[in-house]
Formats: sequence, structure tokens, C-alpha cells
Amino acid sequence: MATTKGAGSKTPLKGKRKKSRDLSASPRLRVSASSSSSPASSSSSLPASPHPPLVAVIMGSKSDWETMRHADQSLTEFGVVHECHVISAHRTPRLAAEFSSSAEARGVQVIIAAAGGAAHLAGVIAAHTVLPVLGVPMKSEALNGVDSLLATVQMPAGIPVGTLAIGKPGAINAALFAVAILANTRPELRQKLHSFRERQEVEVRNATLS
Ligand code: AIR
Repeated sequence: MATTKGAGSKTPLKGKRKKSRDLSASPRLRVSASSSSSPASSSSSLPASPHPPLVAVIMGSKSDWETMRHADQSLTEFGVVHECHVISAHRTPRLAAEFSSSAEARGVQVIIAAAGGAAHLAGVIAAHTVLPVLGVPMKSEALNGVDSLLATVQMPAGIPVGTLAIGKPGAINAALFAVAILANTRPELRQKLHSFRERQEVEVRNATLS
């Protein structure tokens, strides 16, 4: 599965972006407009977009999408052009390496990588790029995500992965963290982050318990 959130996000991705070698073997991917939520579409290559994605959201399995859709949604709310792909460190190891190696040249500035269980995706992705990589441990069935957390967070010195919380909070915070990184050089995003925090505070202050 893969998506890029940007213009024309419902268009199948095949042949839309200059082909980058083995990425043509990408599994289904969603490329979404900053404000749309198009369904997944088959991908044979990366999509063309007038605004190349700033953030890549990747996950080890389609089964992670129910969680990672929250990262997708948060990025969309901030108007950040991003793409979402299924890439597995174990099931598609060459794709993982090639995706990561080419991300910088494609204009991606932050990668969010989610996986569960033996969750090596964020680490493998980080090994092939100097872009900031944010890891989101998925809540696993067997060990409630503690396995995913430890596999994601315990990186050897020299290859950093910024690891977020297990599951939905981690997915949302990874998106907010990505926005915060981008906001260092984008005043409009910085302003949106301030507004988001203000709205959040008002909501909590006005919360009523029934
Ligand atoms: N996974 C997939 N490839 C490597 C790993 N660690 C993870 C997925 C998902 C879990 O394995 O990220 O959280 C189960 O995947 P599935 O496809 O069996 O549902």
C-alpha cells in the first residue's frame, strides 16, 4: 500500500513519477494530497506530484495502517505533503534499502517508520539515510508492543532513531514531531503548531465530565 498526499492523490501511481530502480516493485502505496484521504492504489513506481512529499510514512504491513492512518491524518491536518507506503524490513528488504537510500534525493525531509514485533524497519531505514527517522512501535498481539518498542528504540550508537510511544499516540506524535522538524524553517508551520497547542489547551480547560 502506498499513498502520497498531494494533488491528484486518487490517481494510480504507476508511471507517474520518474522511476527509481526497484521502487517499481513497491507494494501497494498511498500517496496523498495534503488535504485528501484517497484510498490505497496499486503502485508500480513513485507518483508524480507538483509538490514532492516532505514526509514519508512507511509501515511494515498493511495491518499497521489502522494505527498509522492517524499519522496520515495529522499530517494532512497540517497541510504537509506526504506519502504512505507499506515496506517491510524483512519481507521487502531490498525495497527498504532502496527507498531509504533515494529518499533524500526525492526531497523527503523526515521519514516515519512503523513496525510491530521484531520491528527493525526504522533501524534499517535509518541505516541507509541521514534524514531524521522517527520510529513508531506497533501494538503487537503477543507482547502488547513491548517487543516492537524495544526493537525500535535500542539502536546502536551512530544510527539514531527517534522512537515514539506504542500505537496510536506514537503515530500522532510522530506526525507532530515531523511537523516540528519542518517548522524550523517554515514559519507558517510553526504558527500552525502554536495554534494546535492553543486549541488543545482550550479543549482540556473546557472539558466537562458527565
Ligand atoms: N513486520 C512486517 N515485516 C517486518 C515486521 N516486523 C511487522 C508489521 C506488523 C507485524 O509484523 O509491521 O506490525 C505483523 O504483520 P502482518 O503482515 O503479519 O500483519
